[in-house]
Amino acid sequence: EVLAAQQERLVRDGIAADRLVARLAEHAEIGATPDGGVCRLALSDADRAGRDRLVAWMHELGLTVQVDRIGNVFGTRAGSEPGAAPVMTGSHLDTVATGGRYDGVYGVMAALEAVRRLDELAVTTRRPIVVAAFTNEEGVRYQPDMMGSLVHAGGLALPDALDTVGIDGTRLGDELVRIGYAGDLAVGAIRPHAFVELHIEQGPVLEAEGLAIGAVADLQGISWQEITVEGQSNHAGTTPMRLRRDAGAAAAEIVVFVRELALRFGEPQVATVGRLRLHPDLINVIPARATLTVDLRHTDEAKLQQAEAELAAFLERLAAERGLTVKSRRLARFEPVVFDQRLVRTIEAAAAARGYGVRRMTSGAGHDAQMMARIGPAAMIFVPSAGGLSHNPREHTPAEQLAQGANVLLDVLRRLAG
Ligand code: HGY
Ligand code: MN
Ligand code: MN
Ligand code: MN
Repeated sequence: EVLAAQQERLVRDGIAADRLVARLAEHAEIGATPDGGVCRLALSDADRAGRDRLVAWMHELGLTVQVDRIGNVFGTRAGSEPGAAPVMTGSHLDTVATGGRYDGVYGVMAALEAVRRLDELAVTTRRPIVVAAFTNEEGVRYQPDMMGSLVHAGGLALPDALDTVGIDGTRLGDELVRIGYAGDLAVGAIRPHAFVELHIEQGPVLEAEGLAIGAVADLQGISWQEITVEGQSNHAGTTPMRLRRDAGAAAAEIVVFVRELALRFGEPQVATVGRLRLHPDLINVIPARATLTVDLRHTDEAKLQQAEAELAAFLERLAAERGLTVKSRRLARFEPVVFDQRLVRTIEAAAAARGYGVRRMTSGAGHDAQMMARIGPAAMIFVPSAGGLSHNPREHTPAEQLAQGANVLLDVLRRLAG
């Protein structure tokens, strides 16, 4: 009944919104952009500053800080049974270039607040609790995304990750050394008993249904590829249409095909051409080359493969009909993931115990939890995103909802760490 009383008190004396919001606001100053957003590309100076701030806060909380060889940062709160596998929570600090103030960092800051609360309430857990911040979750500068957690889970060999060349031509391993986060902890060294990630939903569902918490049961598959179309540059004025090998026009047809494929497949199929560059990109020169990226996602692996196959067939036809060379390079490919159903139920129960509206749901976005699910039980807690907006400087979640998510995380950590 001691645990029950502690539980009761913990439920009552949860995490206050003000301190969580203050920590998030302070961290959002790092890499702040004029439009109110944040830009902390993986392994950039802003990422370093964001990591340094986290490490300082971890030390303030008395956590034992370790950095592994891909730069993942771990802060451990000791448990009464040191040899017990830890309960791990966390997310990422890197952002897309036009990022918001919550994607990733919210899960890490809430984890710090949960640790602080456990200390203030003098709660000792049997298992250690580890707060993690994974390297390069966004995959914007270096593909694939979720890279730090993928290496941790054994899905990508460390040398290959270190040799990754970014969209800016830099080598990931060099940047890791430059920012001082090429740690010495072996990758994958910390094998968690369970992993729970708190994250903003980045979509419209919870807000539309007026619910405070999402218990994420599964996560859709992701396919990223870069397509290069090679044609021939020529004079825009003198070249008759029938003689053109116009890489730009072909790229436009690919963009339309990809969108129509998603509409034809119907929800939850999504498809995005996020990057599109023409060369030489001049007003009176027929483009010789087009380079574009395609992001395809679906909850069903067979459907995702079908989408990839239909796109590949379209590219072949286009190349033949237009006299072009079309190549595709895979940048990332993750199958759909089903999270640990017991953990999902624990999240639902913790939310319900606080009287929060909660529902099971699928994550449209990729997350570190999907990689951690490869090596042990993993699940996620979502809070609503205002207007469903994310990967946008106007990303927002009201303080009350941030605190609700943090309190569910606190309760779940308490239950798992025993
Ligand atoms: O693209 C994604 O869903 C991940 O956040 N990088
Ligand atoms: Mn994220
Ligand atoms: Mn993101
Ligand atoms: Mn993500």
